[in-house]
Amino acid sequence: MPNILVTRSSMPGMQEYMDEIEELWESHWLTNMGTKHLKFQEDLKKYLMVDQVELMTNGHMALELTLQALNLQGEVITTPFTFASTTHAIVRNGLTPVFCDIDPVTYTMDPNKLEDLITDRTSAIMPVHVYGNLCDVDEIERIARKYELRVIYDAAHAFGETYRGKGVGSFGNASCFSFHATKVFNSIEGGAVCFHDESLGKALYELKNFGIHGPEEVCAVGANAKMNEFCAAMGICNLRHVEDEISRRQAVVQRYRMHLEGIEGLQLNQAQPEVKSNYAYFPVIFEERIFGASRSEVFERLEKNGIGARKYFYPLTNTFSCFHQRYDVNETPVALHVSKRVLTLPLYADLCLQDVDRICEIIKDCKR
Ligand code: T4K
Repeated sequence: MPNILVTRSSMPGMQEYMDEIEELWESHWLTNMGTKHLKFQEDLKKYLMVDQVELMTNGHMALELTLQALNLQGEVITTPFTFASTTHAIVRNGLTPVFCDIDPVTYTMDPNKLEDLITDRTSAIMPVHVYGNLCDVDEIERIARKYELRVIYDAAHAFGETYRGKGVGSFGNASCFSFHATKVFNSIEGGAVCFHDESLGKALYELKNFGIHGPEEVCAVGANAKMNEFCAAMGICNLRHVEDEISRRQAVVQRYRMHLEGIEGLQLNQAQPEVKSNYAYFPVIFEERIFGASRSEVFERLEKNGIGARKYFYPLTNTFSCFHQRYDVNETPVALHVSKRVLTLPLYADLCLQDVDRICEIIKDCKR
């Protein structure tokens, strides 16, 4: 039986992609904001229901350059329950991450714990819509307004979602998406920043192209984060199919729920009111005291059966050895609790429901 991994990249039909890239053999224009780049940007603006989009090479550069473009100083309040990228983007900008604990149900930043962390050095908040679970945007933005802080959402997991009918990328000063191969929507590698303010757009456009302002002027120490034409073409194709992909993901999630809902000791991800979900991940919390088996035992049993669940997000970023114990993990006890118990189960549009049945049988078999 073939292995089942935590996810599998969505791809358009090969001919569809070949048709999309054919003209590149005529133009020989392969990168530096070509026609595919422009079209993909416009397609995304409509699909994501946002004012402005700036494409990037990946989600990480979207985060890193947004922080740079906003010219932030001092401390940025964020969450440790995320991929390395979020914290790294802060640190690589010479900013200090301050870790806020998470909500035990949505796993996103707990706004009740946010205000206590604000100091006169705080310049921004960087929450994460982790697993596609929407942060409490209303409360976060109320607090940000009160203290005049910028809000940059890490929306790497939230592609295509809406809250009260508004595109998720329209919240805060900016939202950064990832279009990595492992995401609900991919452009092979890729990312984008969504925002309202045109001057932020100008800064991002220059920063992703070395800070070049004109033929004879370089006005900022930028990077190279330009999306190439082949990635943009993949994005254009995948965008045509993303709604269908999301509904097939929904069917997989429903099947998981049918099997796992109500089992004592398991906490499943909750649907959120007024949110149109993209079904990005299927995290399960294993409470060993009640379920009888630990997360690691389940992980190993699945692995023995050729099933690659993942411990997203363990370890917490505030425990990474590269930070030399600079941060106190005990300040984020809920995040610590969750990260020690969570497993994200395989989830992708092509995952067949019989495989979901088999995965759930293995999990149920672990119960003692
Ligand atoms: N913020 C957050 C909250 C994020 O989660 C991420 C990325 C970012 C920011 C940064 O965005 P990017 O700069 O990456 O655009 C993966 C991804 O590489 C990473 O994009 C993602 N988060 C993270 C959660 O997961 P790994 O190291 O776990 O990936 P890997 O190579 O083990 O792949 C996982 C599974 O995906 C494989 O078992 C099979 C499948 N796969 C993988 C690749 C590379 C495919 O089907 N096709 C592929 O091409 O990090």
